[in-house]
Amino acid sequence: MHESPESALPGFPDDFLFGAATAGYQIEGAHDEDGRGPSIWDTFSREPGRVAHGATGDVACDHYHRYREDVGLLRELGVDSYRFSIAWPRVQPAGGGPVNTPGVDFYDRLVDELLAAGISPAATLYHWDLPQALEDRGGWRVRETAERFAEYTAIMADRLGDRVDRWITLNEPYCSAFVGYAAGGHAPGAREGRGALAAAHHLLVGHGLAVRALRAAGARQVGITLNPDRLLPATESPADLDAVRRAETLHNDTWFEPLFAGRYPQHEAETWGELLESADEPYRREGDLALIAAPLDFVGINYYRPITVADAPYEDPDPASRTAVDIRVRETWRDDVRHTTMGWPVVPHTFTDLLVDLAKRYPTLPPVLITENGSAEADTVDAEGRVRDTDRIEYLRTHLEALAAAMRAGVDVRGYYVWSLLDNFEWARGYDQRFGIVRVDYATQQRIPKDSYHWYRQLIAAHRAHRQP
Ligand code: IFM
Repeated sequence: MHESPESALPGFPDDFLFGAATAGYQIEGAHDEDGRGPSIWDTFSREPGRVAHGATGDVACDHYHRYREDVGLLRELGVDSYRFSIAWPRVQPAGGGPVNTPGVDFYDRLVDELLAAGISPAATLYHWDLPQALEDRGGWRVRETAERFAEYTAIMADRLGDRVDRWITLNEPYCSAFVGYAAGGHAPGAREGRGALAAAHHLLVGHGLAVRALRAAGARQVGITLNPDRLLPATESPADLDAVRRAETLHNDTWFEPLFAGRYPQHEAETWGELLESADEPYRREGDLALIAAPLDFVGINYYRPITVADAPYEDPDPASRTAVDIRVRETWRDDVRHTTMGWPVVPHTFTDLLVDLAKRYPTLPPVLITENGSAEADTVDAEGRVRDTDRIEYLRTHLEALAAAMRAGVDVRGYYVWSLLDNFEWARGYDQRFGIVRVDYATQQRIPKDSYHWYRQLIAAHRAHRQP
């Protein structure tokens, strides 16, 4: 009945992990239950005009109450591992101080449910839902938030460290810093230059302190998830090539250089210009780089699409579209490829190119886990109640092939998590964008496994059959 993945099964090693991923605010709902405090996304989504159709994560997929059913879907799917995120405001409603036991208990139950289903838990500690109380004190602009983050990490490591196999400190700090504090498209919706650069640094310091706390607690495997972009020049003109270099600083080097080369980005002065030089109160301290660059057991990579960039001089006719860190770069549209409903171009070989390039540039890069990859599509339920999401299957198949190609080229990749198990709250795009391999009917909370779910299930089963002689 469903398309067989047999012919598409690329050669992954026997111990390769297949998984699925979600994040707390995007699926949990129960925004004010059991003592959970408000996060910056509760605040932001209530501000008019911030999120499509004024959507919020108040209910989302109601996973907080339906987690057993959702773990059941994971068990049926046959995944080795599940990546979820812990909502800091459930654990410490004000971002510091006493632990809210019912909030921690939820993750305790979730982890036990996963283990009972034979699924290895991978927990992300920060997937963008900062306690609002900490934002009120400066958020990631200030070092105190990094220190609080380490305390919260220690609480969770103490409580779940005996059962969680993989810890991810931060998810996509690029988005937290630059979409949250410079472009204003994510919570807290700030448009600041220096604030965003300070946030980027403090996120990395927070990561370093959290790694220290996890190691002290004897955590099993520790990593971070980044979303490096494959940046392509619109033309080969020197101006566009320079634009790529500036975009590399913003998207990639700001993160990879301190983490995996122990230095600040080579081109940061030309990229940030006055913003960097005008730093009146330095946020970088001696010892920070060593802290940030502490060895990791894996690096999580989220990858979706390439970005084609062109130079955008200051006299660009649309200054309103600029962010507060204006690096004079604009993204250009491609007519030669399909785009998902996010407007993202589908170019699978760029996934291979990105991974090969990263491995070459960073010889000390730890083993890679693909912690997210997937596509948002215009899914519909047909008369038979079936979601025939052939575009998503094609996206997943071609990206898994691209991943296998990177591995054949020598990149050490240990696992792959599809984004996402469920349709969910896609941040500023609200519920319009559907990334799930399971459809969620938000009116009834009914879960409908899509064709891609069945396809992935068969792929995993075929992999298992292949590895058991
Ligand atoms: O939904 C997000 C996720 O929270 C972080 N990575 C990208 C996904 C798709 O936009």
